[in-house]
Amino acid sequence: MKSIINEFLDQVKQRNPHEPEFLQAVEEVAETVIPYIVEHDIYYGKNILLRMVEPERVITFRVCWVDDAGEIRVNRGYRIQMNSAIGPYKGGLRFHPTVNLSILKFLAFEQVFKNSLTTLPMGGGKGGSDFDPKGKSDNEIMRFCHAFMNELFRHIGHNTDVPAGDIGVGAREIGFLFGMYKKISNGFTGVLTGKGMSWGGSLIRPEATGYGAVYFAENMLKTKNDSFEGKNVVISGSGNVAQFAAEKVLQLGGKVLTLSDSSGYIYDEEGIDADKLKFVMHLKNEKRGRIHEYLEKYPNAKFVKGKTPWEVTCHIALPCATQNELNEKDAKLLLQNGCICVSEGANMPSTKGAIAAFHKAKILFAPGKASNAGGVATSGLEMTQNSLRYKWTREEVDNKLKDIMSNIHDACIEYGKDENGYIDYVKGANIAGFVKVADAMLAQGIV
Ligand code: NDP
Ligand code: 2IT
Repeated sequence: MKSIINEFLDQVKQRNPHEPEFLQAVEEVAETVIPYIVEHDIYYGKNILLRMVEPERVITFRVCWVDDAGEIRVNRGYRIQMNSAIGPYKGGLRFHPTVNLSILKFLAFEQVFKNSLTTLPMGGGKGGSDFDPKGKSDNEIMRFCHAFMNELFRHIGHNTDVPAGDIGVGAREIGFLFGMYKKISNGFTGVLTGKGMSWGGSLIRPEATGYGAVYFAENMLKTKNDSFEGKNVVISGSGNVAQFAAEKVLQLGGKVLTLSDSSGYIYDEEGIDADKLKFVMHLKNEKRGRIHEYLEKYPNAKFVKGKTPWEVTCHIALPCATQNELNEKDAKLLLQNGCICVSEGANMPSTKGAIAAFHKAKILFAPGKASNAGGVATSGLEMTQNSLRYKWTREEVDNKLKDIMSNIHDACIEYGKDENGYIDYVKGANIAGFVKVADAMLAQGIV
């Protein structure tokens, strides 16, 4: 088996050199899915995974815009249309200076499996730009978003490809992107998700990724007759996903000890309660400040510069910032300090070594493609509401989100439970996600 997997990975490496994040994502899937393919005649010998690692289409384009000082700026825009076997391409846009082809291909590849797991009809895609929104004025953000959409519009559509937010792309950016799309297409369609509540957005979409990651952890804890009640929880990030993960943890009786950004983490021993979280939301979303400013209001907390929060003793860890933010050393420290559950809110935050350590210790570990699927699932619900020209209540959407997370959890058990009863959620999510897409691809022939 090892040699079949290595032969496959060598081929992918040769075709995609200098794309470490993409290769990391493919390797994790190949190691769990290839043994399944070999055991199942309907998939074997059809190069099905080789077809899945090749994007259906990769678009790169120039984005020129003028900053407030009158200087002409040039950025690069991307859209990876990875797989459309089960529905229109669907996935977020990331605006961050580190964005490159490798990162977007890993995200698009993960998205294919994640979207399949939601049970909704969505293919996988991802896009973005190396544009850095930090320190830009609202007018600069608007000009950039308009320039970006001025090219992207010809490649997307509500039945073709439906982008949404990701790092650096929130409600403000989606508004500007939607405005330009609507103007040049002369039509009001559900071409983007994460829209504002008065113009086609879904209730609960802003909360959905963070809430979903916590619902997933709740499902995992239930398998051990356990819950969030009284648990110490360490969260990384302080953006959209981290904020609403924290909110849900508090509602379920847990104590949130940390939040972070790329400069470091804050540790509040007394717990970041609902009032303190409200302050963080205002600081990050309205003031667009930095997490260390928390100390100006709550001086009893500590700011640990340049470090990640995994050194803080906790029962549950929720990585909600970015890829590869939790390495093997961090994982071992978490385990040594008694951590029993890790649910990924971010995409691929744990390195390969970290995942191996969690599996070896047999703790509850959920990969992002399962545990953060609540965001895109609720995007799918936004698309449904747009098609119906109707709006569900907060409660209706939240109940559907809970059901979807619980169904993903069941699917992971179906494909990931071993003979000793341990649930390998990585294996479960990869195989369950694969089966639906592979079946659709086989039914549609070689296209
Ligand atoms: P935001 O832009 O709202 O927040 C990102 C947070 O992560 C910020 O606190 C940011 O800090 C931190 N961060 C970003 N890059 C780095 C880095 N290189 N090192 C350390 N910290 C970093 O993004 P989201 O909350 O939307 O996304 C967070 C993660 O969740 C991403 O992995 C994303 O792909 C994933 N995700 C998001 C979904 C969504 O619906 N939004 C859905 C599913 C997954 P700083 O301000 O210093 O950059
Ligand atoms: O990684 C992700 O799932 C997202 N950024 C959300 C994608 C979406 O289409 O809502």
